[in-house]
Amino acid sequence: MDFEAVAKYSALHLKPAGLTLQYGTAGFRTKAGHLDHIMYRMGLLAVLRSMKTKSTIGVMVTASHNPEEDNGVKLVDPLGEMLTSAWEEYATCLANADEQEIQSILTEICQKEVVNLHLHASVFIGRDTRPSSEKLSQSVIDGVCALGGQYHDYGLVTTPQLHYMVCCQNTQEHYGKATVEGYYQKLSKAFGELTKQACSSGDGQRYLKIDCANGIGALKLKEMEHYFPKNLLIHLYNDGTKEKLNHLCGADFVKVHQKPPLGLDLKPNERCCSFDGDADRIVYYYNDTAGHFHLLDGDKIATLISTFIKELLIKIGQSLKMAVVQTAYANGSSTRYLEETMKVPVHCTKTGVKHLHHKAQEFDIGVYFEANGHGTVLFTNAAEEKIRHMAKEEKDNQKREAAKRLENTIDLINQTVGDAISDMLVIEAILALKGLTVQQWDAIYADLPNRQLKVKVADRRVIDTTDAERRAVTPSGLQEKIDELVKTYRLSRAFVRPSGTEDVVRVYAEADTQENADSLAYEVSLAVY
Ligand code: NG1
Ligand code: ZN
Repeated sequence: MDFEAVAKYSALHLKPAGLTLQYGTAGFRTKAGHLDHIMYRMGLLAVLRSMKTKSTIGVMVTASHNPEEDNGVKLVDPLGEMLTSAWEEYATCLANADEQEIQSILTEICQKEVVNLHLHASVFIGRDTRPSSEKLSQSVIDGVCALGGQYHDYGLVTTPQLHYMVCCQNTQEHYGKATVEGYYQKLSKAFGELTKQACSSGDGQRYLKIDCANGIGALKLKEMEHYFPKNLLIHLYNDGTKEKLNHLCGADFVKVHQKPPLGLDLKPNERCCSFDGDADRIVYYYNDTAGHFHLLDGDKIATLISTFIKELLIKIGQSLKMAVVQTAYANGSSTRYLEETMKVPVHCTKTGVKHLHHKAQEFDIGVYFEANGHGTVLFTNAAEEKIRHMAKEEKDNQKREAAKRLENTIDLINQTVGDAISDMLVIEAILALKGLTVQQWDAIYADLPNRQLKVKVADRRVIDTTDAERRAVTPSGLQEKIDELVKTYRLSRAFVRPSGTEDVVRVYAEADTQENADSLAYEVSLAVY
């Protein structure tokens, strides 16, 4: 193939001198002003990936919970999953290449991966509400066009909506219709079916306050609202009309600071939740009558959902194997509760949803959540078929009803990736069906007090970890110091790891009291210097 157009367009998307970036946990992320050439080159790469997989590939322009001035990009593989790791390396290589190297790198990728450049290529593009996103997504389009690919620009969509579109397109719409309306229809139908059964057991209207992080979630919930059944009333806060994206609000802020977002007035015992900037994470919370803040994070969500599914599995009497996948950030109490009380196997992987997602695929039903509220549930095709068959054909009424609930749960869940809208509907449906208040849900187990800190160091890569990031192997002596510190507290645990999305080292500690968790985290952060 002649790369003439590639060179012509490249000249319009020049790389700033001396800039190197890496395709990290969540693609590329940095200040928006440094990303134009990256977007263009990811457009090129998406075309090659599409030719290689003979499928539609997604490109999402977003920096999720990061500040409004940042931006980022990630590629979405054919079934809506994150880009496979070999191609992450190509992405990094292409991103850091000098102008005149681009063509030879493209040729090298094509040779290595045996890409036939005469094949048709199709790319779906989406973006969040950042002021820089529109222009950056145009640069992606330039990249796609330079290699003669076709594209569909979905414009403003949540990250999980783009993943959903890609999956629908590549499954010949078996997964759903590849439009935002298709997404709303699929989810609202499943939610209506599930909660219909709750209404008949006497539950009334549900009222939920949502902090939209001043992001895309607000726009999409407004579009979706009229699809909802009348039994769910949502009130949107931080809808982006007044304040800045993710500023003192959103799921990440609430989780890390363990306090309510600005702009949402929290009345005692009211059930509230926060989305993050691209609506793939969700956390719940409430203030009790004494004014204490209670956070229900990804671990509480995983517990609620896996308990619900396990109860239904027992009812249908099928031996489907379910497991929960967490990361080192999971609260120790959640792991203990799941393993010891619920008798659900728990697995720990490295941070980053692709690791959790892959692990979860090993089970008939894999529930995975990061503590920060990013997660979903995966069902194997065989498990799904078994459940759908029982929902239709099973003679035993009770078993059939349980199978129907599971079937509606499958349809309500976005299996491609964590999805704040879908997770919220799953949670609301479960609470309604089980007749649980947010306080009762919270009381299932008590979180161990914990603290997360960030430490700025000269080079965060000097820290290397093992055992799903729970132990540091380098620099030498660091782990021994952490072990010593941990021993001086009760019910304690601590670890450090370099962030994959920010230039910091993250410190996590938990202990018997908040004071102790705080001081353990602080002492560990001193050991990192
Ligand atoms: P890093 O920066 O690698 O800790 C953060 C989150 C991840 C994941 C990614 C992508 C924590 C502690 N880390 O990664 O869980 O969500 O961002 O958004 O929350
Ligand atoms: Zn996000």
